[in-house]
Amino acid sequence: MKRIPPAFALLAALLFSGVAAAADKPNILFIMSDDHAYNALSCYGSKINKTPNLDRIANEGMRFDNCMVTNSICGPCRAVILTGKYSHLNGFIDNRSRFNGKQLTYPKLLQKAGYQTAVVGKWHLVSDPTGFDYWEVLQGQGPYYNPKMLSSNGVHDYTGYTTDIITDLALTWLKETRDPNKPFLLVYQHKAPHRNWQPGPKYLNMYDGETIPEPETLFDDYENRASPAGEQEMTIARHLSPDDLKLTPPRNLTKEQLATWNAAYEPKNKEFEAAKLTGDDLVRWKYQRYIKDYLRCVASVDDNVGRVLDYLDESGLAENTIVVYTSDQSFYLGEHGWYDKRWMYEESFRTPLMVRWPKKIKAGTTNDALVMNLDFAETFLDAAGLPIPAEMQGRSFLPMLEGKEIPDWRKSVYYHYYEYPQPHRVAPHYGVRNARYKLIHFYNTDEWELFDLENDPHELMSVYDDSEYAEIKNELKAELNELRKKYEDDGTVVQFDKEGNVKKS
Ligand SMILES: [Ca+2]
Repeated sequence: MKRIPPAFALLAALLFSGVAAAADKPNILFIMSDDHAYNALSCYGSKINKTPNLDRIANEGMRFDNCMVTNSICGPCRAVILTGKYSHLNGFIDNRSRFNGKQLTYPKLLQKAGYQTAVVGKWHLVSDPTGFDYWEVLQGQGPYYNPKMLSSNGVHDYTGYTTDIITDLALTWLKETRDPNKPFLLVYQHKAPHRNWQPGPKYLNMYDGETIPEPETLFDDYENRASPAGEQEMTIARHLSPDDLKLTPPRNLTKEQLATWNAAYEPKNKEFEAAKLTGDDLVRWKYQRYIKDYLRCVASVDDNVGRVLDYLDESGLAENTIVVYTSDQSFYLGEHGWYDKRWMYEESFRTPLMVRWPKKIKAGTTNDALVMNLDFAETFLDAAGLPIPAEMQGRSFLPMLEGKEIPDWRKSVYYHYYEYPQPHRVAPHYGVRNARYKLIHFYNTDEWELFDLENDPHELMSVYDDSEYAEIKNELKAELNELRKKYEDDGTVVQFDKEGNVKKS
């Protein structure tokens, strides 16, 4: 037998013990909020609020300016991120779906490769989490105050503000529970700032006495577009409830919490009643009430993400931890007169994405490539040095994080939204967007829209019937057909049997 030189033996021992490999592999902290619009992040140029802690991720990392979702609604976005597949292939097409947890997901693959995996906070996929060593999640949407959280060892009751509690759980896992010798994936997901926008005790009076600027399209008349934009039920003017508007107090508060709440809202509500507003003035008041509560919820997310970033700094974990901040999708903050999401229009189609990884990403950089939530799983696997399964439909953008161009990157994005009619009556549609144009097909009524985003960034005038755009329209239709083929979307949705296997038709 040949003698192995000691240096080689040591190297081999290190490699095979997993210690060297583990030290090399980056940690992944995936932070996702729910319905956080890019227009409510100061690193994206918000005119209405400041998010100093979230901005740190962009300032110390990379901000993506064209990150698109495949289907702009909560549960479906979560399923796309986990599986790297479009809704019709992961089976979670709308919020009535149930996630098939037997599917291949990126946390399962990281777990198999030696990562410790955890998820805390919002889950919203009906079935229990799979692929996580530790999980403690809200039941369904979960409340803003005093949540019950579901874990592998039962339901735990908490008293306090949910955004703070989720962060406490994340920090406890990071500090006390995980094995410091293994790389980790922590999926840390906020419920905020989802409807019904209940601020935490600290921020009940934030923005009092201020007027938040209105978006240019608050009084959109929905002219010059197909019929669906005018037929939805998600307007600030007509579709917010007294509960949304805080004209009634929340029902599940402790006595003490309720007293604090009433001290903040009763004077504001008395002032509103005395003013007897009507017409546009009433819409303006509703917008102010809505947006202030929304931004108050965002302020708590910002504070809490700051606590976690501070811990990464103090513990020395920051250098080789990929910190991702995103939202399941973006949101209307009064644009087109709306709250909510769903549409392929920019405000809900693009989502915020900031990534910090001091070891690899140059601080303060931006990227305008068309990346998607479909690419997250592939990118995380790639960063961990793992192969990307052929069944995943997105593509790793890891080279972009390292400052490299990917020459054959996609030039267009395919979108498909399903949920109809309730809630909000947004007509199902699919479409394609490239760097300049967007073509949308509302297929229930066979109506089309075409937008020139350069000339019409607010998407107020469809040029679908404008002869000057005939050639572009035809090119986009051909592109749309190609993408539907590429992503295997023929209008059918995958069905699973009881064992979670794909049913063959
Ligand atoms: Ca959402």
